[in-house]
Amino acid sequence: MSAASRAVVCNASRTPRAARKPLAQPDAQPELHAPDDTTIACDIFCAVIDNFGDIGVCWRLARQLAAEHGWQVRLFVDDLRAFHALCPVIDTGLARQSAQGIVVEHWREPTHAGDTLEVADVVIEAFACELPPVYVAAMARRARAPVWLNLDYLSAEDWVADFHLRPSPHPRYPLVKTFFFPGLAPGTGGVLKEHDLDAQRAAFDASESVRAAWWRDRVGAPLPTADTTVISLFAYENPAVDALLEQWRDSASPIVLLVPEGRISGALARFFSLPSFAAGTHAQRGNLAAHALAFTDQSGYDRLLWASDLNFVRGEDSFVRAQWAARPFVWHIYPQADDAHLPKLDAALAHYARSLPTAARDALTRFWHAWNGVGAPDWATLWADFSRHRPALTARATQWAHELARAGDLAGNLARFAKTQLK
Ligand code: TRH
Repeated sequence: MSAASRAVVCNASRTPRAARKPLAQPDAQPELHAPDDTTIACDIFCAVIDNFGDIGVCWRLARQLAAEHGWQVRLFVDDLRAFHALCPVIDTGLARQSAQGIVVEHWREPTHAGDTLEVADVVIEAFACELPPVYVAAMARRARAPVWLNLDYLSAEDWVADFHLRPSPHPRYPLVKTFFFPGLAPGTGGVLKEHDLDAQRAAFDASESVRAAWWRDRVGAPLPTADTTVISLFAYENPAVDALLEQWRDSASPIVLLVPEGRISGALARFFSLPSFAAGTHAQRGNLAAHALAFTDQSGYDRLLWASDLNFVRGEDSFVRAQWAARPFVWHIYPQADDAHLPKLDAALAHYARSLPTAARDALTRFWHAWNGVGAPDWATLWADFSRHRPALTARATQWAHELARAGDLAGNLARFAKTQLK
């Protein structure tokens, strides 16, 4: 290969975003840059279907690729309001802005590809969102085709390892899209985990003054006594919640419930006979004290998980964070048509619960099933069984966090794969 053509390849595959020339006209040729310039540019496209999981995962991935791998990341998001909820510095009125070193583009319509058309070295379409056709055409014109990844939804099912990193050639262009599957087992893409997450959690756990300050500032309450069970509740609407709240009200020891404002808040308001359960609301019935919390940024949500003894989580990203929090948790899986989510729930249980003693595994399985609407549950028995096995569940949560780490951090796995393709 001649020096000149090497330079073209280098430019096409690894150039700093700031230095890359916009491909303003469809046929414009990429400009040459110094061949030793190896910063990887990455575009992530995120269409928000609903809730916060799509942007939650993309934002976390974007920050990790930038902070831990030095990539220059641009994030296209079609719903800045959802983004603003978990990253309050996002200005919902701006077409383009920068946050924590990431360029954020408001993806205004499916055909929009930024005010200037630039193609990155690595292009990630999140959750099968469709890339703008003009962008795909520009990818095909690039001197060196970008690494094109479809980041799929997380599933713990066995087939995931077989399909992870399967290539799919484009029917018309000389482009290949690779399917990147998150998963809970080695051989999959793993799940996102920041390199300093464990250290941050350990520091939070170790410092009573830090935790007391968190309770004061976030909850408006003192650090709970040792005999209190602290529960965080992040869930979709759930008809089971009333029966569970009754168990907690009647509990022999104190229960403190922390509820981020959201889809379950209406049920809390009804239970406490309040007009609403908006952030800042405090309520007590029997041995249950409940506090409504404002939706916070993602690191604030991690601290909520760490401050709790038991976490109710939902969707995808909070499900992962609960596992890294190394506390027992209950998963409200994202419901799908025809109960397609139930095999996914059981696949996760098969990993998470596999080494629990039989009675504890059964108690956990019954509880997760009931919380996801399976069967006609007797909540008094379910909660009593779950509580009895909490020591085993707590030990397993710590052990599982180590096992999960064997799958590797998703951002690291993705960056490594992309680099092998860019060589
Ligand atoms: O919000 P979710 O239910 O998201 C989803 C969506 O339905 C999505 O379409 C689907 O793809 C996915 O589930 C499977 O749950 P999830 O995934 O846990 O996302 C919530 C995000 O919000 C997560 O990143 C944590 C964050 N969060 C905060 O940042 N602050 C908070 O106070 C809370 C409660 C959550």
